[in-house]
Amino acid sequence: MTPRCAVLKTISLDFGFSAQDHFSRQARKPSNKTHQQTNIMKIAKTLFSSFGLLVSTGAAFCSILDGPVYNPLTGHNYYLLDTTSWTASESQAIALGGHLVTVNDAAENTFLVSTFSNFGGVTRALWTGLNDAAHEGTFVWSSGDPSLYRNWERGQPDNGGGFYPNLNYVNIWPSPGPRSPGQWDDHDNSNTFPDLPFNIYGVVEVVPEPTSMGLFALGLGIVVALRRQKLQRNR
Ligand SMILES: [Ca+2]
Ligand SMILES: [Ca+2]
Repeated sequence: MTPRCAVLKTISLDFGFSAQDHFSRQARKPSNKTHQQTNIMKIAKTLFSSFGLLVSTGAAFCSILDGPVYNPLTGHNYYLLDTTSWTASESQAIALGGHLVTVNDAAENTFLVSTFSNFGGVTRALWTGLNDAAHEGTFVWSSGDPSLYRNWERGQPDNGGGFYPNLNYVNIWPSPGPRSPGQWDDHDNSNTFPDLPFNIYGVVEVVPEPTSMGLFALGLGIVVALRRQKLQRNR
């Protein structure tokens, strides 16, 4: 188990305080600041605050069993969440900077089943982002991806078939069975089954955002430049 959320929270707090200290020190010396430096610091402070806020949001909700797992076929990172409802899992996925997984093709489906459906020797059905909560019968991905790839089990989706209330959230059956390994079923918002001895676990897919890291690097560069200017003034 990787307590990544706790690690991220620590980084956020340390980073937030160090950035705050820096700007507080600068604020105590208004006579040394030019308008340009003030503007640069405002930009840097906004960048740091945004970064810290994002990380803190992720730290508040995450319960991760595995990840990030990098899939070279998609270039994306994946997390296995602890078992909970679809809506709670999707909230955690958003906090991590992604969504419940969008299964774009058979190769990604195989990756998910082989990587997570028996993680730790525990049989696990897997939440995907596919749902028809907004419009019955119209399945969409929570990520907004328009992918039309589907891998329904025979007879699914059946929306409960009249035996259960509306079933709006799609899970992947684990491999090995007892249901059709790797195929999909619609389920209600709960993480359990009335007749099967395993639970459903969310899988998060996160698309790396190089532009965010670029902004972060820019922020670091600004702080380094400010400190160099300060050292030169003090010589
Ligand atoms: Ca995908
Ligand atoms: Ca439905």
